[in-house]
Amino acid sequence: MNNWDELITIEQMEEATRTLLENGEKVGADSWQQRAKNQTPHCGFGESGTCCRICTMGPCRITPKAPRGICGCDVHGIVARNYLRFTAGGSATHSDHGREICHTLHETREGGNYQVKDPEKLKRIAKEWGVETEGKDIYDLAHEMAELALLEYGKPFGTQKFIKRAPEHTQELWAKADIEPRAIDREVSQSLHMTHMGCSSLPEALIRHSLRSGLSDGWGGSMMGTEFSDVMFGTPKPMDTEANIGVMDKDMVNIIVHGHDPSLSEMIVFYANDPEMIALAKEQGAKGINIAGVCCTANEVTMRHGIPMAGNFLSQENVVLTGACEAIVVDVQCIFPALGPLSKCFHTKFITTSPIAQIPEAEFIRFNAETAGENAKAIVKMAIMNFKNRKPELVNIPQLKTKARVGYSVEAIKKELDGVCNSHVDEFGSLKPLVDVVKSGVLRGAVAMVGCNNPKVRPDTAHIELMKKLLANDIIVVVTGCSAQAAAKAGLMDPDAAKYCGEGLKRVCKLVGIPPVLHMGSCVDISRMMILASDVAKDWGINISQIPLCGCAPEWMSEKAVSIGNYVVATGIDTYLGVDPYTKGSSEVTELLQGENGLCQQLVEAHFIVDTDLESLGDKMIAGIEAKRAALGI
Ligand code: MSK
Repeated sequence: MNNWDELITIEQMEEATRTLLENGEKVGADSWQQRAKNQTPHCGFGESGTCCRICTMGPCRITPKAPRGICGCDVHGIVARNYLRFTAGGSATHSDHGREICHTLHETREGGNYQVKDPEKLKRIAKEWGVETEGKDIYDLAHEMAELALLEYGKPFGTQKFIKRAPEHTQELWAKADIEPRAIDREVSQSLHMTHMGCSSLPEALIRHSLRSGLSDGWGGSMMGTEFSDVMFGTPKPMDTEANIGVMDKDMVNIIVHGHDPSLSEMIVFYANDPEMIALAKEQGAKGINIAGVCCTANEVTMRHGIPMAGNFLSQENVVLTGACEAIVVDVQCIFPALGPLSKCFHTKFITTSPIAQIPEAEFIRFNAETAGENAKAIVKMAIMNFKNRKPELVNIPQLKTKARVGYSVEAIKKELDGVCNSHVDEFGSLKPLVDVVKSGVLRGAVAMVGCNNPKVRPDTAHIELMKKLLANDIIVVVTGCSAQAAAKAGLMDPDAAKYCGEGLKRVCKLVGIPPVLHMGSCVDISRMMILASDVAKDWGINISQIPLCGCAPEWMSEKAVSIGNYVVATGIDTYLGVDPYTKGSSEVTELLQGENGLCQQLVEAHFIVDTDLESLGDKMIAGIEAKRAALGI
């Protein structure tokens, strides 16, 4: 039996949260725990997807007595329309993040706020897109590529450029199913058009477009977000950091960065290291400046700078409840409006920076690429000057902290493997050693674990318990988003955690010098996982759907996660969900998405599996991986 006891347990984390909530009670703070109770039980129509409020004849709610809406739409059409709208919300959000990154790339200048840190990667993508690089100034090339990238959002003809990265078989499936993603904005707009009153109510058509809209995110907007972030901020490489709430430091000015877009956090990190700012912090009585992250902004800065991760989605209030947070600086997505009133209970400055995420009771400092340096400096200064306003009697930083090794971009994974096996396929190495250990059975397969926390699931339990189960069964886990932080908080990203794994995985980790859970980045970086799966399929000579691999989002909550689910399934990877996507009200839609011979399976050779029972979800994933192995005869 593996002894996981040396890891930080859920109970320890819950005890830390309990003491933080006590801190909050002293100052009359609200909490998500209380609000979740207030909101329970949830509306059954909403949960099953059977409420339609697309026009004002309703809202129409489907019951046995009222089986159709006023327009005559049946429950299957209503559930499928809601599902497509859910997907479109996620696709738009991820892709708009990608668009902001493309605009930032357009602002890069020699010696400017934003620069090209990985020119080789830029040139590689340029070649892939058929752009001449020879003799071109790197910034001219960056601007040309930024313009081309921005056209991917609205070009009138053609499909997303990056889909050519997928194996030929996958591209053929997409073409045959007529789901090749065209311009990103077109797929999102068409989703809204199809679901408008009086348009599509045929579930098959709506689910098919969900796959297409998801693909425009995963192989379009998100992939551009990841790739051009790497170009500007550097392609991640393995580095050591720390995680959990104990990364906050009572003697330092603590600045928490939260959200998704690295354009802001990169600048905050830069100015927090400015000697002038550090001197100012010391003048104010602090020992220095400590930056820590929450949610995907944390993932972005930890992957490139080793900035510690204070927590994930449902820990965002905890950082303020420590009473030691001088500023929580946010950009876009996954930010609780609760941070406004909560920060007022303490001395914390809650600073919003994007016109896209404007929140009551925050201080708004509009951040943009041209003034990024001044904006970031002003924010860091504001946090420093707030240090003296701390109330020492309210400072409570639970001493929970783990070691974590992060920074596993696809390039880094190939290099690490190459360091042991020296089997070059491209300039970084190859995935062949990985394929070989899976073929031989030393590793049984891999799971891409992603997604959020959700109060419907005991926070982090599903992520951590499922990971432990998979690791014990010699299944390697790659992670992004809040799943990554759950793993890091528990200690599963410490290379020493290999000792808890099954014998095969333990050997691989020791040999390659990696932790058993590999941090691949933020939510948009699930695109890295798509590239990894594609490259494994190519190096192995099989289809993606044949690889002993699956996706899993056990605690997901956001529209973005639905979009992700659609593109992961559409890429040929079975995806296991621990929270129902509001589709259980329609047997037809459930079959289209989840059927072993349903629409998704027929079109893209993969489907969803939804199970809210943790044990059974884990068992099904392992059985799924073993079934893929058996089908390959390995
Ligand atoms: S931050 S989308 S709570 S993973 Fe990307 Fe976490 Fe989910 Fe937001």
